Amino acid sequence: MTTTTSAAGTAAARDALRAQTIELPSWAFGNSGTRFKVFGSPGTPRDPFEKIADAAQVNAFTGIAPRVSLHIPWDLVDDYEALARHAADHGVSIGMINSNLFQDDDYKLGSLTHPDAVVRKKAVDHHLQCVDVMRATGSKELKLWLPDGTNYPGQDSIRARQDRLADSLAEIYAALDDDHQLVLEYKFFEPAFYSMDIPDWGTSLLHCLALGDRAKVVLDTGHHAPGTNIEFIVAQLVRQRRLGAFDFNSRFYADDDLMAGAADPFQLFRIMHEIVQADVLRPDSGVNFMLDQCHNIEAKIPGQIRSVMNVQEATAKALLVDAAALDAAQRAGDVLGANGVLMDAYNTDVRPLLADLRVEQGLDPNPMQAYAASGYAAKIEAERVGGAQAGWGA
Ligand code: LRH
Ligand code: MN
Ligand code: MN
Repeated sequence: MTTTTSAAGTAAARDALRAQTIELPSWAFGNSGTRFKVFGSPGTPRDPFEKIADAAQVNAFTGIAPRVSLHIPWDLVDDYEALARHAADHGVSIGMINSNLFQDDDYKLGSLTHPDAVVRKKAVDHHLQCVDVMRATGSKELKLWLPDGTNYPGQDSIRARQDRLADSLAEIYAALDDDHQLVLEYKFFEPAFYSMDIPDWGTSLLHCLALGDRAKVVLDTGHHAPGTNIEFIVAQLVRQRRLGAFDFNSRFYADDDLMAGAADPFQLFRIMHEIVQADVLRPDSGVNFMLDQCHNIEAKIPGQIRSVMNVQEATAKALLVDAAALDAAQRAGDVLGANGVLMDAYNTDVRPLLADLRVEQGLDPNPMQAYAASGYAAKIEAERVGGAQAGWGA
């Protein structure tokens, strides 16, 4: 059975695609690497202002990436209001503020869960600094990923660590303004290898439920055991209205942080199908669609452009699923028919549709080519000679 989307369905898909936004991580524009080597690259930003200028290029060519997420202290500046003005001058705004609990010697045995109250207070206080950055930049979301955990059975009490975590999170949540939201990310392993203190969506959700309505879960697509059905988790969190954000990236093995949609475009489509079905694609739905990637060997700006386009293509395919035909097949118990409806949408070439939408918005239909032809890469390579390049830890 082959189904085709009606003209009305295509019009609705176009409207939804016009409204879609994707948030970019500032750290994608700095140098990154593996534990073996960080490769420098010409033109890499030397400070947060240059990272934002580069992120603005991604928005200029795709038209759907209007926010940049900061990581503190990687994006430390003296004047955050000036950084927000700089973003506005470049046609973008500051998105989520990420705290960083993974690069300080004091956190060897944990941060928010550390056995020593002095270290826990230091970790809580770091979030108060992040809330100040939110106030100065107009950001509404504090994003927290906890690297805490243990490496050996018996190293610490699993239960006591959860209690300390709950107390620390409650202090942070209490420091938020009324229009702020806390989003809590989980990860099943790394940097701890025996037990992570927030290893899964269930643990994150339990802490969010204890905190209050303005606490939601972040789903990083690289943070699950191989074979995990991520779209199932999406469906569960959306049902509870607790899906706060995505960190999109691809993985083949672990937390690879490769370009979204590069390793498994079908998984990205299945995730976006859950999003579209639940009607939470809309920018006012409270779900922030963000990238969390590193470009270790490929050029960073086109790497982000490619990822944005991959998410957009997966979204377009999900929007083209013939919902009526799918519903009818599901109700009739037509296993192959229902699967066929989904596959028809997945196998549709949506690139002409997206190119058409870009032209309609005054953009070049081919963002990759247009960026390459723009001369921006040569310009920053010439301008940014000397000085420390920004990267992990800088
Ligand atoms: C942890 C993580 C988290 C961090 C980012 C740099 O693996 O996904 O979101 O903030 O990487
Ligand atoms: Mn992440
Ligand atoms: Mn990660």
